Amino acid sequence: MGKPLRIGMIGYGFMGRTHSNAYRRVPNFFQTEYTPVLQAVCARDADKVKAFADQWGYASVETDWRKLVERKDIDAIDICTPNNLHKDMAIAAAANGKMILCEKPLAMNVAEGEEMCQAVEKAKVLNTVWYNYRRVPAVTYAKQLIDEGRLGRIFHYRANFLQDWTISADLPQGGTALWRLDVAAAGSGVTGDLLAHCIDTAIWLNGDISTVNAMTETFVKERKHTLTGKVEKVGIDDACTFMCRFGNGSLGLFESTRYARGHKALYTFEINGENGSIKWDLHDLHRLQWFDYKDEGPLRGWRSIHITDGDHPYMKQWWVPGLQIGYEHTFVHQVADFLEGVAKGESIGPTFRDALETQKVCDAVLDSAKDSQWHNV
Ligand code: SOE
Repeated sequence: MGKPLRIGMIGYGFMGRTHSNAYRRVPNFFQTEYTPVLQAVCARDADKVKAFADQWGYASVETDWRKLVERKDIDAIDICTPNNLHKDMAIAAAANGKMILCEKPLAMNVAEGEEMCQAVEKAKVLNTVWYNYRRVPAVTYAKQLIDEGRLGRIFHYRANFLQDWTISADLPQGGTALWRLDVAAAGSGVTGDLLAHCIDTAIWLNGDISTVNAMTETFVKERKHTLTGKVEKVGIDDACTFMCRFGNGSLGLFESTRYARGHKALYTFEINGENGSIKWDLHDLHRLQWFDYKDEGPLRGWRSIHITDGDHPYMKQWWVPGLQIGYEHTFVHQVADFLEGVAKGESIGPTFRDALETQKVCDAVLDSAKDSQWHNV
């Protein structure tokens, strides 16, 4: 066991589980100087948070996040709450000298995100945002291929994130389970929740996005609010499509919706370059599709590479070649990288500043959807 890195986690929903699992798995598979210690978990409901702590092995619980961020026996604060709480928690954690791992999207909007960046930079605390899909080995490998220049000049970037879980008009908005449908808690709908993932990956792989033109739609305009019991206007975007220009001259096309019947979490991207193309699909996450223009003759075609060999990113830590890993491992990889960063005293990407770039694109997309004009990022 390495040196302890004592984690204080706020929130225990879906992301609380993915992160807790990652903290527990890392020392079994990665040799890092620091080892996560599940020191405390915090949520408002004392019984539920205690049950969560028992299930996952947290040593203590808090019901007030302000107390948690002030505790002297915590090194890093992990924020897994609805988006409207990120800013205050992150700023308070930074003021108390804590490292911060924050769920995506960074903030409700750019103004909040900027304040958060300033807070972590002023306090000089290590920080990262959980855009986990960067650490799917096939996606990390795509980054390597692009950085090696194998695609050459890039012409097109296309990404989709499709789901279908909000089609029923009877689904309420708000409350613990459905805060993603409540604009006051989420800030936006699919743009901040799903397209933010696609934008983070796109900026990482293909560089800055300079201008955007978007359209959004809210298909179900009113839903009962779980907290007030009243039927209220829905303020989130149910679907969003945008086109954009990247700084490198390539063109982008992005689509996200929660109304694509039959699709549960279909995140796909395709990149077309001068010398080759890459395709990836979250439903088949261990495969990278690769077309190489150098493959001339009748055997030319798309290769489907099974990203499970020891020389593929992260894979030598896991099983033997050919045996695949899945969704939860992306979080394990982010924790492992974060711990390496701690040993070096460096933040790993995406940092708050990196995530602010994604936030800027999200805000420009939402602004463009309002006035149907091109917006600079
Ligand atoms: C929404 O359904 C959601 O859980 C997002 O909030 C996650 O970020 C995404 O990875 C999967 O879908």
